Amino acid sequence: MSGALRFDVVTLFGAMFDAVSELGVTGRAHAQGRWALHRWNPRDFTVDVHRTVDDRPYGGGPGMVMRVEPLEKAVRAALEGRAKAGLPETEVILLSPQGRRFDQSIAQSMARGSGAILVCGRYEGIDQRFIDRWVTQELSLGDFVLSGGEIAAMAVMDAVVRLLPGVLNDDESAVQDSFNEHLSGLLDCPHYTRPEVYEGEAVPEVLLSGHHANILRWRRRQSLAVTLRKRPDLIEAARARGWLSRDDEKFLSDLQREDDR
Ligand code: 9WO
Repeated sequence: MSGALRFDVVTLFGAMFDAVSELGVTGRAHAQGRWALHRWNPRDFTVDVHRTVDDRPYGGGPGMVMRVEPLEKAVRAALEGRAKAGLPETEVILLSPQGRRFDQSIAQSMARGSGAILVCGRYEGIDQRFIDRWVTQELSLGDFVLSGGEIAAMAVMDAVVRLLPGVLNDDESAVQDSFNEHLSGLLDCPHYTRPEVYEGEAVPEVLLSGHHANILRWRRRQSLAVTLRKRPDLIEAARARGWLSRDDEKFLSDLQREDDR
């Protein structure tokens, strides 16, 4: 099927990916055939009796390094599998703290493509020659160290799959356009559900009013206020893109003036 999304993941711990292929929104979409997952274990491409995928670092130091050969064979198998399925050439993405920071716009562009080969490292690192020869892109979730790339790869897959047409149902899809359209790159407004009063704390009255225009305006202003306080950089970015209305700017300058007093 053309236009289909397929992820090929190179990992020593394929079972971890049951979380995205079997559970929740991504699991449902996988069962519906909206995306496919293929797992390639470097250990299956070893030839020695011990099925060795790691070895000691040249130059000494603690820990082990992933060997080039099993990784390279796994990537070749993934590339071949994709070619046989009629998919175009793909990026080979390494999840690593040295990568470009992953964000919603990368997720959106990946959702328009045919997927990728995601390489998950383990141990203290990967032989640089594998990275130089095969990796076309490095992606990072942020400045922290994990014990392996798998959880980062799952985060990328989750962010991409939920953007596919028809993956979110009507109730859920409001959440989807909120990131760009309604919210213009701002943080989300607070949410409430029953009970109306919890241990003396009431739900904001406007949300019970049934006045749709007032509710929308309240949510917009909550978003603006929370974003100005927690992530002023996002206000600046939205302003630069022309996403803030005159009403928004008026509200923000009133907030600023309140703060200055
Ligand atoms: C680990 C590391 C530690 C300090 C400075 C640089 C570093 N790079 C790596 C690294 O690439 N490690 C490999 C993949 C092998 C060990 C586990 N790996 C990993 C990936 N740890 N953390 C990530 C990761 C991936 C995406 N976003 C954040 C962290």
